[in-house]
Amino acid sequence: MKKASSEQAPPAKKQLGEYSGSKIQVLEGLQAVRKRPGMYIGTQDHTGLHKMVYEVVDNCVDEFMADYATHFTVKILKDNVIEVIDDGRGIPVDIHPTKKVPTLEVVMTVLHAGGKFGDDAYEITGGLHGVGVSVVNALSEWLEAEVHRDGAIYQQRYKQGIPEGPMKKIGKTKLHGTTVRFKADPTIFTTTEFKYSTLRQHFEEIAFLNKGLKVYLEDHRTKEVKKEEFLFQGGIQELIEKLAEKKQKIHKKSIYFEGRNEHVRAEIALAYSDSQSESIFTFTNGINNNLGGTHLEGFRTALTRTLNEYLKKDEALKKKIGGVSLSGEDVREGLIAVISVKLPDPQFNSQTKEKLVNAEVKGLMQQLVSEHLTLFFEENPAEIKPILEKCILSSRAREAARKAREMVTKRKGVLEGGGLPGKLADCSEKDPAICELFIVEGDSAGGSAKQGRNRNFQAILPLKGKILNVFRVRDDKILENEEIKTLITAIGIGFGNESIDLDKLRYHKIIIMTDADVDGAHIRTLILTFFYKKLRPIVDNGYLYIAQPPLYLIRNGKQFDYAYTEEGKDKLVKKFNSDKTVIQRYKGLGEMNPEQLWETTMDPEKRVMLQVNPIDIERMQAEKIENTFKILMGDEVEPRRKFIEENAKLVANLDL
Ligand code: 0RA
Repeated sequence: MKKASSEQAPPAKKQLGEYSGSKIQVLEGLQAVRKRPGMYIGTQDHTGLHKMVYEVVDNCVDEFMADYATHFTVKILKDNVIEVIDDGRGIPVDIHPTKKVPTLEVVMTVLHAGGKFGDDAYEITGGLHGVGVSVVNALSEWLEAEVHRDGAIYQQRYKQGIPEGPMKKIGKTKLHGTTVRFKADPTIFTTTEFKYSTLRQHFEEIAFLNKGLKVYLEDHRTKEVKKEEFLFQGGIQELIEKLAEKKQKIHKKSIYFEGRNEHVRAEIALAYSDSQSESIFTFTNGINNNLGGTHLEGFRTALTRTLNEYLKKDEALKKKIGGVSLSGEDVREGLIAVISVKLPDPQFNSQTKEKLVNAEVKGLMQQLVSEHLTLFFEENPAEIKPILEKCILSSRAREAARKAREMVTKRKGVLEGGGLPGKLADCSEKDPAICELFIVEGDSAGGSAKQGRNRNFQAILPLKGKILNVFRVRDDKILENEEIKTLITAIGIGFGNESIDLDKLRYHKIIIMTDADVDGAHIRTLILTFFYKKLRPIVDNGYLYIAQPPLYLIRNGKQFDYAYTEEGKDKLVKKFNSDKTVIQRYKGLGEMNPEQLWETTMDPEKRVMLQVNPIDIERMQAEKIENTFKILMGDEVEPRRKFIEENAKLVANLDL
């Protein structure tokens, strides 16, 4: 029976009313999807639900990219029914050569049949998405497909992915295109309520990334129908203008170019603002790659190189910068850029598609950016001057920071061993391999830690409140900060990634110990950012840890135990099984006495610690960047910014 599913499946017997199609593979594929919907689409929050729409829309975008469709419309109808209409070719309706039923039915019911059936999979216009409308179908209470093609209108309806009957011809038409209407299955999704703002943002992004594509969005759930249209003839160049609106551009024209080879299409838009920060957004086939990848690398290399070539030609500017050349960091300040590549076989570092890894993209990007940027500056000489001047300023500021660093590092005893900071309660042991440094939030917790520790090998450094956020701050400013100076002195290896001497490291375990609340999470994020940016070798070599203090003390008479998670708490409560059980929530380390702190968090025999992994921090920062994109794009600016500030998301990442 199983094998029959592939080739010439005999029509199954009438299990589903009158209709008999190729039900065997249909049911097998469907069951896989319905059994583990999370494998295909998340179902526990809004993201998965909205992905149902994006999945259908991806096909419309493919039709646009292949030059068949000009627009698509998404309607949110009453009861959260979604309707997606496009004017593409229409899903083929002829009998499928191997499955022996209309191709429409195959596309809608067979897993992974979304691939367009030609053998031109490597032609870029052959469709980049299409993982499968069949997944959407399987996860819908019902779905209706209507195809306008070859002069006729065809229709088929499905329930939970299973055809209700054969495809029918229901009329004539001169048009072409596909309409898909569906109701997400409430037995699968925890919510089936679509958020207008989420869809809106996604479609606006799609419109920016596909210049000339018209996208209509309508919400029919309210009395007054809400309608919006997105069309950007300038594509990502318009996106750059929008991103630059909130900042001050330092030159007139934003820069845009595109190019392609056999496999890859690339579009790049950039501008410089007077800000110190950099905003670069990279996309592969319309997917935002938070961690960049080969497209970004190629772009950066070429940008630095091209600007340096221009600098070389200008005697006056060359003098200004003192003969040195611009570094990658110098050309990043104030840069706003959007990079969008489209290729048929994108490879990512992970399932979450954060980083593009196709090596061939780097070369293309480098070549494309060098060539077009040079050309652009030749044709627009007025644009390059302010950009170069800005980069030179950055370079000089960085040089000043380097000098400050040198000064501070040279002064014996300030950042090196000589005199240790007064706040540090050092350990007596000197062998770094067994020494531990606890960085503790606040003096009161610091006090408990000092009393509770094993002073042989455990040192305590209490920090006052929130340390400086070093994310976009120059070294000279960083070195004015007392808390940070104390930290650097205690650790002993110097400061700034280039001038670090890891042999001088005084502790092989550096443990961040903060309260289990929002403030604690924020402080931890700030400390992590500092290590990641300025003492990176400590992170890369696995010397950095995060302490895990308990969240609860559960007590019943003389019996007591600690819980480190919510589940742990529930388990203990069950175990004690008494109505006299008392649950104490620890909000801060200060609520524990020294013995408790030792026993739960510091004792190497019992404690649980998380070793910090550079990827976690990279992801944490990337998330901030992704959120910035949302902030810049979205309409709910304030709440988002607040959310990000208050919820150091890292906790979630590290706790995985
Ligand atoms: C399979 C093959 C082809 C197009 C499509 C599916 C298609 C799917 C959807 C879903 C929504 N709109 C869509 N438009 C097209 C290729 C068609 C051909 O080769 O003629």
